[in-house]
Amino acid sequence: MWYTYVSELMTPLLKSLDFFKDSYEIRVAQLKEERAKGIRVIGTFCLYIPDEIIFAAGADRIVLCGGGTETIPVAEQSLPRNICPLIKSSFGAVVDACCGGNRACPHIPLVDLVVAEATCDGKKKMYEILPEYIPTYVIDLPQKPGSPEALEYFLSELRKFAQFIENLTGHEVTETALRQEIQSANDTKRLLHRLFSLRKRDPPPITGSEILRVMQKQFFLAPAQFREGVNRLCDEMEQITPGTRTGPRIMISGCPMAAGNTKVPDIIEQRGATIVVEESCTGTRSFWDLVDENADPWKALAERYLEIPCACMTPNDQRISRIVDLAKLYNVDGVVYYTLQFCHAYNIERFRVQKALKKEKIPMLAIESDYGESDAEQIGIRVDAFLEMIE
Ligand code: BJ8
Repeated sequence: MWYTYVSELMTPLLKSLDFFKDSYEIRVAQLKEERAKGIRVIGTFCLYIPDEIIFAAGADRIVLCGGGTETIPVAEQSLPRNICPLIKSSFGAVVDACCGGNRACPHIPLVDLVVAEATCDGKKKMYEILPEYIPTYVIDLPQKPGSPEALEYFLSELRKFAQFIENLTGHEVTETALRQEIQSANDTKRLLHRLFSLRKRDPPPITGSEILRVMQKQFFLAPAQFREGVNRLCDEMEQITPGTRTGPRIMISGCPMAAGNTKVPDIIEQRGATIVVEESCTGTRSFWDLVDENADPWKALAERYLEIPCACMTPNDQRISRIVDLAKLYNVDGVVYYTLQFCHAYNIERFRVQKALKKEKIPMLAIESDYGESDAEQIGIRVDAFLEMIE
């Protein structure tokens, strides 16, 4: 009964999704124009980099995380093969672009520099090589965000970063500008809460594969442009009359899925389930917590960013409880725990997640994969067995 194509049966044609396809070219033109005018464009690789500071300094930003296989061979000329594909794909894109290759992500020539972060070992060490190709600034992060010294330390890192970017752009990061950008980023977060709330419906008016593609755009489009698209999408979804349930409700939890990587959600939904929520940086982690608009903006920013439940942090209790809470809130039948190959942080944290879900009697399937297609068939078979089990 579950094995019907959910996207064909449950999702009416959401015309507003076209907005996101059309907006890509507009955004590329905008970034080129900005650069021609001398506006700095920053490339980032992680949720821990506060956009609010970048925008308040009069710069723009796009996220450069690689989700495709094309640039991995270039990366493997310098990096070990046995590291996560997101790191290899991202690094390969920069190297290829800077060495005149033609497999590169077209976004690299749009940025002036990279602002990186000290998260997992693979990324940290990759960032040490990156300056050979593109100017790179690294923000340090306390690894124990709950420790008493963590906030002060991160705050000092953010202030140092603000000084750096002020020197780059020639614009002071004033408190007024920072407050404005905090409000703008919160507006985006509130809107994404509205979008994700609509997925609590049974059946939800949109598939998880479609949502992922929208969420990936969050990291490329300008904030106002992205909000316009999400608003239209929510308006359209609210008009849809609920249909009949056709498959199990699934939550995906784990590593981010950068643009170009939609393999596992596509497989899950092609097998008849519907993904109703994602606990990941391309899902709830990017918008769940807001910055306090009534507090000191610097402190509020630092506090909110330290709350990001990334597996690179220790201990990461808030992620474990968040997963259980989301599973209940979205009434899921099962969780697919997704890790990118060689991502030790998320792979090891799986043990604690599985234990917590088991306690709540929520079934979990662990899938570890890379960006290639060679395991697609095998993943499909395991997903089939999981869906049959939770039926
Ligand atoms: S806040 S998840 S975006 S670090 S998948 S590169 S962790 S080996 S991407 Fe991430 Fe920031 Fe955390 Fe989110 Fe390393 Fe793991 Fe690869 Fe990862």
